[in-house]
Amino acid sequence: MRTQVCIIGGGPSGLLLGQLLHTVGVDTIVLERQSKDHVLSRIRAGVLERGFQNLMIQAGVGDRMIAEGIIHDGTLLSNGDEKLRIDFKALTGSHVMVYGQTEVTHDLYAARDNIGAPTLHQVEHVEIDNLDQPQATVRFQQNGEQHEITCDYVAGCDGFHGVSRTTIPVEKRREFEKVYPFGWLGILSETPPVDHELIYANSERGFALASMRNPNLSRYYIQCPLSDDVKDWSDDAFWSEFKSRIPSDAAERLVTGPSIEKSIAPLRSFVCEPMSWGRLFLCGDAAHIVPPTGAKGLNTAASDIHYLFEALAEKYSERSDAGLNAYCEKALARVWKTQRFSWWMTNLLHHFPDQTSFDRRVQSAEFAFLQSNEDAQRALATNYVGLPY
Ligand code: FAS
Ligand code: PHB
Repeated sequence: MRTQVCIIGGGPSGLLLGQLLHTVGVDTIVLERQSKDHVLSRIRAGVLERGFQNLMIQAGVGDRMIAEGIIHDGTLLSNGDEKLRIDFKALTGSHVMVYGQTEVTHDLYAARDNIGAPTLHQVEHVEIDNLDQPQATVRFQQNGEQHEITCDYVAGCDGFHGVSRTTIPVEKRREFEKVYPFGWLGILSETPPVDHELIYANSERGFALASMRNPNLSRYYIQCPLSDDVKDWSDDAFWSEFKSRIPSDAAERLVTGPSIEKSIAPLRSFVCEPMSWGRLFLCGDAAHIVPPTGAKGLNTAASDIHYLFEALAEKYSERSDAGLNAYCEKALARVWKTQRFSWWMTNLLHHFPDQTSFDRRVQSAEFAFLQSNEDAQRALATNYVGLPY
């Protein structure tokens, strides 16, 4: 088989890149390890930066997002019953949109099916080769049969556990990692969200987040020990703990109900440098991971996709390698800024097992400074709504 760009991974990164490349006549093949149903059943990110929204519109996939997405002009931070609303609109003139990654992926799959572009599911044993040759090679198996694709470029969009990153020789890779000593226990419930905006809550008992998917679908999280097993958490136990961490007025009006999904996700910060190797370009979780506290995972994948799409469009239209040569530096500059913000939000809002009473006082002082300083609020809002690409 032959294509211009072979995309490894049929998650949001790979599908969005494929759709953008289609708009400029560049053909792609997407290789996905899982079944389409498996990919579409995942429940992950919930908040889209303006940049992500604009890319979906540029890719011609924005209609349902615009119709059903919920605009949020701010968010609430709380420290016990102390509350602070960060007014994105007043501080930055911008906003975020609540529209789940599950819906984004549905829309991208529908668009790709609509253009009839090939997406091969349940592929195995993907191997990437000849990255230093005029044509790269991607070998894989599907239904027990061996296949080979020759292509101009390979986009490694296969997430943290994919094969793309480790195709870069280990002696050439620099990996930076921070593993957090807790996880997030998340539930989805068919109940009205407790507030019209998100609530990021720190409390004596630890972090909680009140998010949502639509007016009758709530997405809630609490920080939990890494040793916890989701089977040990009954719905009642979750609701009781969640209520104890959010502000008391919110706890009083909270509508509880049965969980339709419940899982524990570990938290880590991770960056791989470089993000390219010959004809291979890493995007999204294949290259970096953030703790979800700042809602930056999916949104940082978007800026990678923007830089790589622009570079490939320039290559195919003007025969210039300038964008491709600059990809690593450009992508990593923004990746590290979103890493910093995600790390900072996580430190501001979580309890760390080794935290001293001094650390807790500094955390409270950080919150008090935010409450008293509009410039500090503007810095938080500017990062949350999305740094420029
Ligand atoms: P993805 O991991 O989504 O997609 C990679 C795709 O590659 C997958 O479909 C995988 O099956 C496929 N693949 C892997 N290996 C392959 C191989 N060898 N061959 C072919 N295909 C292969 N971000 C937020 O902003 N907010 C959140 O609340 C949030 N919650 C999250 C919860 C969980 C449990 C996880 C794991 C992540 C969460 N994230 C969150 C981050 C998440 O949204 C990612 O940033 C986003 O999925 C990145 O998209 P991709 O880069 O496409 O990677
Ligand atoms: C979510 O809705 O899943 C969500 C929202 C904001 C975050 C993390 C997760 O920071």
